[in-house]
Amino acid sequence: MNQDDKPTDSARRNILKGALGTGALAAGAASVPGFIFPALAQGEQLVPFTDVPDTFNARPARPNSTHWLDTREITTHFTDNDDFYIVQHYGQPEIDNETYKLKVTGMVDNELEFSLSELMARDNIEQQVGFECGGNSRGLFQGLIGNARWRGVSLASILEEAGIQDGAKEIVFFGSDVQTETIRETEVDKAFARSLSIDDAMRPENMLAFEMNGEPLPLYHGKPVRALIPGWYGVSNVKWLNQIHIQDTRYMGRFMGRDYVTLKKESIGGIERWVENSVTTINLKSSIVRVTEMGGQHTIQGFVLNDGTSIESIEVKVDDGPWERAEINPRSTKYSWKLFRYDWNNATPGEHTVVSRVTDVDGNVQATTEELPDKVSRWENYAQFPRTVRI
Ligand SMILES: Nc1nc2c(c(=O)[nH]1)N[C@H]1C(S)=C(S)[C@@H](COP(=O)(O)O)O[C@H]1N2
Ligand SMILES: [Mo]
Repeated sequence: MNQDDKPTDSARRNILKGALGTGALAAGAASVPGFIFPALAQGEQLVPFTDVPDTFNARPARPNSTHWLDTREITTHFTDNDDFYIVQHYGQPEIDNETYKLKVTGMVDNELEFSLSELMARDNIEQQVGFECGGNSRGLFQGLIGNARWRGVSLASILEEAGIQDGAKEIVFFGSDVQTETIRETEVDKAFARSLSIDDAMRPENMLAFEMNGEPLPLYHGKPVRALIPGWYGVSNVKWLNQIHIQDTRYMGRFMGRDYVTLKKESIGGIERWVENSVTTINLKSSIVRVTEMGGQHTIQGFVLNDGTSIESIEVKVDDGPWERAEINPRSTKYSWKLFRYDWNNATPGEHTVVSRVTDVDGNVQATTEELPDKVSRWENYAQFPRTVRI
């Protein structure tokens, strides 16, 4: 394993061991020596998908504004900071590192306040975390996605230092980005915010990150500090974090209760009901993102994301053929994305449908759209994603 890939920490090794020390892959997903996922080699070509609309070919604006990753260009395990997708709902607040303060308030024994240098001076942890926006979809060819190496401090250690009082229920994370929203005909200034239950917040892998791929957190990814909740959809990773508040009521707000809310049909104790849920952990998902050809040999590549449960297998199917096992990049860790490749031998000229499916060690298998419950909201798209290519 490359040194870069190991979650490292200084004093908190024991805490992290439980969460991160287990192998990212189950025994069945063999690690492949010499696994490569390179930029196009000499003589290698991208095989065009025939399912990509012209709008996707217009290059996304970047790096400083909302943009997605052109997933056909995923070649590296870590996404460059400038290529990593950006979603910002309320603009981009510029915060001065010198005057930055993070406040910890509410139902705690000690309210706390940290400057950036005080935060950075605490025990650091570093880990690989990949995530996608809860609104990522086939329409964007899954481009609201990225994988990076993050450094920061443990959230639990800060909450422990503050001392959460009995009766507290939720931890609310407020960003510095504020916008005037009209709610029931009243104009109110609202900060971007999300909350976690105490149990979810105390997971040892949660961190307050100030570094991304070895650089200070870029402005557009939340400078100087963001929350990072591994295994959860991107919306939980509150950028430009300036307050953590502990309270005994459920936090409500646009990004908990109105947006990033999935509406789907489910059996509730035997009764079929339409159910709404806030977007939380990343559903088990894989997608093919590129097909390449060199010297007549074709290769299919893609990614897996989930909540951190170990992966049993990733398989690829061509047309009506059998499911065949693909190889997972052995650099993958528990919360990184997992890139995979499959050698597509003897591909014949013409149009083909290719699709991937991932299975975790608990036996969950990525389903087809038809197998999933009826869903009318645009969040949480994790069905198998058939692609078409022409050889
Ligand atoms: N303060 C703040 N944090 C935020 C957001 C935001 O608009 N404001 N967007 C969220 C959403 S919806 C996503 S998907 C991720 C995107 O993180 P990125 O732009 O660094 O990729 O940030 C989350 N954190
Ligand atoms: Mo998002």
